[in-house]
Amino acid sequence: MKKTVLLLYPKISSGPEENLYFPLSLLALSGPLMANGYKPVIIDSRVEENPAEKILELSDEAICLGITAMIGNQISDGLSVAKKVRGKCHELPIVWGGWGPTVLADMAVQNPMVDVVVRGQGEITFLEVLKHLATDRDLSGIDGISYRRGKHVFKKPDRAVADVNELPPLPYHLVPFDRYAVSHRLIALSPLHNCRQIDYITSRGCPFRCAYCSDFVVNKGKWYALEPERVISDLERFVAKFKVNAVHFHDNNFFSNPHRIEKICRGIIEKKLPIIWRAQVRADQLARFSDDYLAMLHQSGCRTLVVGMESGNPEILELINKKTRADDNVMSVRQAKKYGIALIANFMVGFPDEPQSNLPDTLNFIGRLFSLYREKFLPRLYFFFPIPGSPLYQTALGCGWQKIATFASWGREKEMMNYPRPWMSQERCSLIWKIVYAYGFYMQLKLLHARYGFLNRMLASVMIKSLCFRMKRGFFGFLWEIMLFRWLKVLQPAKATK
Ligand code: B12
Ligand code: SF4
Repeated sequence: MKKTVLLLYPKISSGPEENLYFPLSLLALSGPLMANGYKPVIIDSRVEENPAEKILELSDEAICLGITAMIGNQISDGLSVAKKVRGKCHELPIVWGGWGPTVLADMAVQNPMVDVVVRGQGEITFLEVLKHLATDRDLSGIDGISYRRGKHVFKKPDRAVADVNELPPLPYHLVPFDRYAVSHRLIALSPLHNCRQIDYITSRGCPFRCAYCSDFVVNKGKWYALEPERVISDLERFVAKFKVNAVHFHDNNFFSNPHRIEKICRGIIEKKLPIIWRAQVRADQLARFSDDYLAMLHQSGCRTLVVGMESGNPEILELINKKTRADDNVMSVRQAKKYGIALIANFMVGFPDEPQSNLPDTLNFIGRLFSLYREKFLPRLYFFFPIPGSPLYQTALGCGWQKIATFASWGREKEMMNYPRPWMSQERCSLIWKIVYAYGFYMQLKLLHARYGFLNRMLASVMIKSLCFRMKRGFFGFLWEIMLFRWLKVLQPAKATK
């Protein structure tokens, strides 16, 4: 019987990939596959020159091709590889999973390049799918999937989430470790310039329900985590086997249980693991950490925290159901500063029905926070885009948003960027994009500041002030800031972008 399972990680960006993260979703699937006698082969489009060719070479021995995708370019790239494969090898079933296909499952199964969608957590469901694809091809008894048979589409009930502690550790050795371990700019502004870094996830899901987020569709409001002992033993293994000295935790809600994190940190300290790390935290949590707790985080290697601040306006925080206060955001910055922890703060603008003043208010708020912690405060600005299954998707439809009707269209990033938002004018849209770009570039400047450090900092702070001033006055002509950003980008030494 065939045992090979081909797994494709499509390209995240249509341009050059900035950071090469480990393909965690495929590694997570691969552990249980190996434990059950299958042979997973990960083909990463970001690393492999011709992924379709590689897949075709191995297709005779394979049960299926599995493709992971987030909304955006991964859908596009995944579909294009799938087309090339299907053109030459019609028999190979194509199974999709991940955040994109999960929230777009009904649409995805209409696409001829999608035979099955595994919705939500994939490990156990995929094993069942493989068992049946390799034998009777009858998928009708499997929960958690959507699939197509001829012209008919079937949607099976959701599956209960499995305990992550029962799942085997991620088999990082399946990918060329050294290629992925070098994205050291992610531990932002850390004293270690040459981190050997691993991506890792210790919990899945989230108990909150921010109105713009699709987590609820995927994890049903649950949060489930690895026991601290398991995390510590994984970290020990990473240090001993892969010689890593930096860990990027990708949990949506790393600090949901602060006692669990305390045990993990104490373990790192006791075992003297020589690592620094980065994770996400909510503003309301960070704002309330005691000094002892913060000191312990720092001692265990915490050097960067990421906070979804989104806004400084209470009305907007209410609209997006963030369950944090503007004061929490301010306090978070002060807390991070106490221990010199870099703080990446995400903000979002362009919500349906947001008051016109939200954009200038947000920029002013960022300016205020920025002045509290100039050295290591890194604001990132995002332009809201409605994601199916999130409450604000319904609001957007109510405001006249035209549904994106096909799975393939959800992959066309450029079209999506310019997709009309009926709640604002085209001019405002393009202005927001420019400002988003400016902030993105500011972030790069900050991270790349080694050579032009002082100059960058000075210019960036002038530019942010200038942008705030524009917003206040409603004057958007001649955006010299963007030109200067572009010019500065030219100045950056290519080597420093890692
Ligand atoms: C790391 C990360 C990134 C990295 C890339 C990761 C990488 N490996 O290269 C970067 C920074 C590039 C990124 C970009 C973006 N991201 Co992101 N990202 C994440 C993050 C933090 C971790 C993903 C991860 O590895 N999880 C761990 C693995 C084990 O879980 P998993 O991916 O869910 O996989 C499981 C199942 O989904 C399923 N599964 C997955 N794939 C497959 C495939 C098959 C065949 C099967 C059977 C099953 C299956 O089984 C797996 C095991 O259970 C998640 C949040 C999170 N904590 O999950 C957000 C998240 C996935 N990202 C999100 C978003 C919005 C984005 C962006 C659109 C942000 C932006 N505005 O630019 C872009 C998309 C870029 C693009 N064009 O595709 C959203 C998802 C939205 C959506 N519905 O698609 C998330 C959930 C964050 C959030 N809370 O909103 N992201
Ligand atoms: S944005 Fe973060 S905190 Fe809010 S629901 Fe999504 S994962 Fe949870």
